[in-house]
Amino acid sequence: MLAESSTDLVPFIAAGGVGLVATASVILWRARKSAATTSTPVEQKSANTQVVGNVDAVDVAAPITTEVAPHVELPNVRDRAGRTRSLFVNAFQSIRSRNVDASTWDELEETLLLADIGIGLATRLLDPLRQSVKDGDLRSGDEVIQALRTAMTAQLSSTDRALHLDAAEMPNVWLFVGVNGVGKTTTIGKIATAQAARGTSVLMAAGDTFRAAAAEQLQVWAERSGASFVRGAEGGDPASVIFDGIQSAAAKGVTLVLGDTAGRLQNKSNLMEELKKVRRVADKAPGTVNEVLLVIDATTGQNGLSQAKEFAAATDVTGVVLTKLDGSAKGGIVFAIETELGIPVKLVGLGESAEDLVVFDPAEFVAALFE
Ligand SMILES: Nc1nc2c(ncn2[C@@H]2O[C@H](COP(=O)(O)OP(=O)(O)OP(=O)(O)O)[C@@H](O)[C@H]2O)c(=O)[nH]1
Ligand SMILES: [Mg+2]
Repeated sequence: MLAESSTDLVPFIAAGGVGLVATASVILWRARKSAATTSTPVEQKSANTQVVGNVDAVDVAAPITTEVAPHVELPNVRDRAGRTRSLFVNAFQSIRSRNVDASTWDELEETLLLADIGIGLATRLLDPLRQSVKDGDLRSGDEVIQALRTAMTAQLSSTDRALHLDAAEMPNVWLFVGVNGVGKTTTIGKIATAQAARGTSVLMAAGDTFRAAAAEQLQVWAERSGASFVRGAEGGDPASVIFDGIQSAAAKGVTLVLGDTAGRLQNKSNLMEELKKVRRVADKAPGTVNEVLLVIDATTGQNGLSQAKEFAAATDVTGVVLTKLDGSAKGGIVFAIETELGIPVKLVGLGESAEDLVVFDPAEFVAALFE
C-alpha cells in the first residue's frame, strides 16, 4: 500500500501557502549550504561506492521561519508559462468578441494543436461544443470559450497528484527516469531543497553512472541542499549504486532516497531493461519505491507522449514531472499525458533554480490559459 501522505508533505508552492513555504525553503537552503560546504565528510563505503555527506550534521540546520523575505521571487505558472498562456489568451480574445462561425472552430482547433494537446483530444473537446452550438445551447464565442474551459478542467479533475512518503516504509525511494537532458538531475536538486526545508532527511543516489560528470552535477545539488550523497564508479551498475544509497540511508535513518538515472531513449530495449532492474533492486528491503517520476521536457510536446508510454511500461511510472514549461508553448501536453495515458502530472518545472518547481495545480493552470 502506498502511503497516506499527500502534497502537505511536499513543500512546493501550494495554494494558500505560497509566500511562507517558499520563503522557508530559501532560508533553510542558505543555512544548509553553508553547513554542507564547511564540513562534508567523505566516507569510503566500498571499492566502487562513495558516501558523501553527513545528514546528522546538517539536519534542520536552522529553524524554519515564517518571516517573509521580500526579495524572494516566487515561481508562478501564470507568469512563467507565458508562451503557452499567450497562445491561448490571444486566440480566445479574438474568438470571444465574435459570433460563432467556421473560423471559430478552425482557430480553436489550431490553438489546441499548437499547444500540443493532440488531435484526438482536440476532437473530443471540440465536437460536443459544435453540437451544443447546433442545438442552440451555446450561442456566443464567449459561451463557447467558457464551455471549453469547463471541458478542459474536467480532463484534469480526478487524478491523485500526491507524492507518497510513508514514515512506515523507511527509506522511501523516489526514482527519476526519462530521456536525455529533460531535467531529471535538476528536478532531484529542487525536490531535495524543498524536502530539506520541511526537515525531511534526503539522500541522493547517483544512478547515472554513464558519465562521471553526471554524478558530479548531482553532488553539487546534494551539497547545496544538505542531502547525503552516494555515487559509484563511472560505467558501474546503476542498480548497485541505488541499492548502496538505500542501505546507507537505512543505516543513517534517512527518510527519502532520490535516485537519479541516466537519460535514455525509450526505444533502446537494453536500457529499458536496465531501468526495470534498477526499480526491482530499489524495491528490495530496506527500500520501498513509492514514486517513479517520469521527467518530460514540455518543449518536446507530443513526443513526450510516446516516451511516457514506453517508460510507463518499463517502470510503472507513478507520475510525471513536466519541466521547462517556462520555455514552451506546448503546455497542452499536460492534458494529453493525463487523458491519453492516465498518468498524473505531479510537478511542474518553471526554471533552472532550486525553487523553480511547483506542485501542478490544474485549476491554476487552466485559469492561466483562460484569464
Ligand atoms: N528553463 C528550464 N530549464 C530547466 C528546467 N529543468 C531543468 N532545466 C535545465 O535543463 C538542462 C538539463 O537538465 P538536467 O537536470 O541536467 O537534465 P537530465 O535529465 O538530468 O539530463 P541527463 O542526465 O543528461 O539525461 C539544464 O540546463 C537545466 O538547468 C526547467 O524547469 N526550466
Ligand atoms: Mg542527469
